[in-house]
Amino acid sequence: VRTVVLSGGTGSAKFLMGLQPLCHYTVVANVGDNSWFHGLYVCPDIDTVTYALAGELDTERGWGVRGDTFNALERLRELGSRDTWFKIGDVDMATHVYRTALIEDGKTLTQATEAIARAYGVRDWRILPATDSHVETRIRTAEKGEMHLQEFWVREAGRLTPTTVRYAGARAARPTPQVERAVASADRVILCPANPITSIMPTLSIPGVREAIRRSKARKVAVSPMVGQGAYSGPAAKLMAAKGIRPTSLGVAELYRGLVDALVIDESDREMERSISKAGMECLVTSTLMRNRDSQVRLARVALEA
Ligand code: FO1
Repeated sequence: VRTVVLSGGTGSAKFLMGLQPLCHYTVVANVGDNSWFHGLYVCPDIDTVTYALAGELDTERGWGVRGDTFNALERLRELGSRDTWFKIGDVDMATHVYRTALIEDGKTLTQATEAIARAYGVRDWRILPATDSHVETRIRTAEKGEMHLQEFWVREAGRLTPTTVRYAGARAARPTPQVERAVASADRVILCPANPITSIMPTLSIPGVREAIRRSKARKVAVSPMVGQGAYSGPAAKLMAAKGIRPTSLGVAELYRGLVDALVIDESDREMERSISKAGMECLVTSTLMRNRDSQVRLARVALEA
């Protein structure tokens, strides 16, 4: 079974770690949170997935390398940098230095990602950026105007009121040939339990991706990240509301309507089962909590067998 998984960062990493003992797979990683810091190209979701599959992710925080230190960042702050609100660790920084150098050398983001994954010993799981173009998720806020997702989420601690979300650069971007081939030959496409607005929609808004998934003969299954009126973590509910989508699993179903065959939802949202079925997809009810390795594997198995 050839499995392709659309991912974001933190929440997706837990799910991907659960899927790891079950099968080899290709990850199509979100690029919408990519940004430049200190002259370096930083790809948080790609790196979170890479560190997770390499067993080096700081699973407490959900990002960065376990045991990392922040000496370079502290020195950057002393030098006068204003960008030290984004906590890049010393080991993590090496990834960004190497990736930026590869890209400046003419390599694509796909090639740079592959080189870093290989160096981290990730061989049986392929990590593909959704596109080699720069796409960025931009949030308009009532208080401070438009900003990059990282500024909204990290610098402003997600406290501002989002009014709209857009994916700058998406319209001109194209999925890579590697992504097109992986989706076309997949038997199963899984959408991770990730923030639909910041993790999945940046990928789906690249012209050709939705169509490629729809055309693929694969069985398509999404796992909802929502529980009740919110998500386990992150700004999903606020941003879904800003997009005019109800911040529940039913809202996720409406967003993925026509794209997936089945949606896995949490058992506490059982009452949404019928409305979700009416949205034109099968609805599977289970515990979607990923508290430890066992529950991660269990949820991954549900998605793999749905
Ligand atoms: N998230 C934070 O909440 N604070 C940080 O300082 C931070 C730094 C950071 C550095 C590298 C990296 O790969 C991820 C980092 N994240 C940080 C996570 C990131 O902001 C988001 O959670 C993802 O982009 C959303 O998927």
